[in-house]
Amino acid sequence: MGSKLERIPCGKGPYSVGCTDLMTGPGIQGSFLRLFYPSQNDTYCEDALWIPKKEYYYGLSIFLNACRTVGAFFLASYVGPVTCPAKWNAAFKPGERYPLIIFSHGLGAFRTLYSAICMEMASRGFVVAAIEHRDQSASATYYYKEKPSSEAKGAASERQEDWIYYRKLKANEDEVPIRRQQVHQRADECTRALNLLLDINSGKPVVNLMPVSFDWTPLKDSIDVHRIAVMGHSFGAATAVETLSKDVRFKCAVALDAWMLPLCDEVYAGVHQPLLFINSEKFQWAANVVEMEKLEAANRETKMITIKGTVHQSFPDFTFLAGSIVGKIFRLKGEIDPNVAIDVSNKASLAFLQKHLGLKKGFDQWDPLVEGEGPHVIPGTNMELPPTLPPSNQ
Ligand code: 71H
Repeated sequence: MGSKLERIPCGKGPYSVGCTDLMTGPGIQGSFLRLFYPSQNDTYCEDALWIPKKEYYYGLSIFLNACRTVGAFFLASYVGPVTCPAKWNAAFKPGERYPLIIFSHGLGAFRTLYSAICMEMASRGFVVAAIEHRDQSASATYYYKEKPSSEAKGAASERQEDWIYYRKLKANEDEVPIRRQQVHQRADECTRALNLLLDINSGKPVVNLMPVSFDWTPLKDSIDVHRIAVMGHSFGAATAVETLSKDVRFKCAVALDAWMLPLCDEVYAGVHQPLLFINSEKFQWAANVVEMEKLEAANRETKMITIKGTVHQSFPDFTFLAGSIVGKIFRLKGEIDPNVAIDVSNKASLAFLQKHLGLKKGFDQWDPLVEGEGPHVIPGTNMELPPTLPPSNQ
C-alpha cells in the first residue's frame, strides 16, 4: 500500500520479553496459547511473527464481511511485514516466581492481536498466556485432528490442521444464548490454560504440538501459584468476569472495554474478587455500564475508569499500525495518541494488579490512575446513566 507503517511498541519494563506458542492435545480439548515471558537477553533471537498464518487473514476478512480472498490480499499487503517485538523462543529467565496473567481476546480477534499489552506486562515481570478460543468467536483458529496414518501401524499418526472460523449470526438469530454458551466455553479454556501452566510449573513434561523448539524446563517453580489474574478485551473482558466466578484461583481481573451481554445474573452473584474496568470513551452505552456497576456495588475494591479520547480498538494492536486515514475509516484510532492510551491502560492495570496480587514492584506509583486521577482519565464513566433508585423503591 506504500504507506509507512508504525510499529507495535515493546514493553517498557526492566525485563526482556520472550514469546512462544503452545498447543496441547487432544484435539479441541487441549489448550492453544501464546506465551509472553521475562527472557534472558543474552541470546540472539528473531522477532515473533504477529499474524502467523494466512488463514488468520481469511478469518479477519470473513469477520469484517469482506470477500475472503480480496480482504486477505489487502490485509496481508498492509500488515504482512509487521512483527511483534518480542524475542521468538528466547530462553526463559529463571530464578524468580512470576505472577501469571491469562489474557482473553475479543470477538473476531485471536491470540496474537494484543501483544502491546501482553509484552508490557511480561516486561514488568509477569508470565502472560494469551489464549486462542475455540468457541467460534475468533476470526480463525485451529487444532490438530488426529488422522490415523494410511499404514495402520498405530504409533505414527499424522496430524492435520482443522481450521475453525468466525461463526456469524444467522438472520433473526437471538445473540444472547449463543454468547452465553461461548462465554462458558471461554472461561473453561481459561481454567484449562491455568491448569496447563501449573502442570508446567510442577515440572510435568510438555508435549507441544506446535513446531517450535522451546525449553520449558526453566519454568519449573517459576510461577507464583498464589498470584494469578485474568484479563481481557470486550468479549474477553466478559470472559474474565465469568472466569472469576467459576475459578477462585484467579485473584482479580482487568476488564478492558467490557461487553457485558454474555453474562447472566448467576455470574454477578458469583464474583467475589475485585475487578478493574477500563473503558473507552466511544464504545460504551448506559445499559452496558449499568451491568458493570452491579459488580462495582458488590465489591468496594472494584473500580471503573474511562480513558479520554479512546475507542474500542484502542486496546488491540491494530491501533498502532493504522495510519490516520485507515485508522479513522475503521475506527482503529481515537483522538488520543495510541501510545499514550495504552500506557495509561497498562499503568492502571499494573497498579491494580500490584494491590490485589500483593506484589512489591513499585507499580503503586500509578495508584491515582485507578482512582481516575490524571490528565487522560476520568473516574467511572462518561455515560449519562439513569438515576439509581433509593433502596425503598427497589
Ligand atoms: N466490530 N470485540 C464487527 C464489529 C467493530 C470492528 C472490529 C470492526 C478490526 C480491522 C476493523 C467490535 C466487539 C463488539 C463485542 C468484541 C475485537 F483485528 C481485530 C478484530 C477484532 C482486533 C480486535 C477485535 S473487536 C470487538 O468482543 C466485541 C462487541 N468488537 C466489533 O466486533 N462486525 C463485523 C463487521 C460485527 C460482528 C472494528 C473492527 C476492525 C478493521 C482491520 F482491518 F484492521 F483488520 C480490524
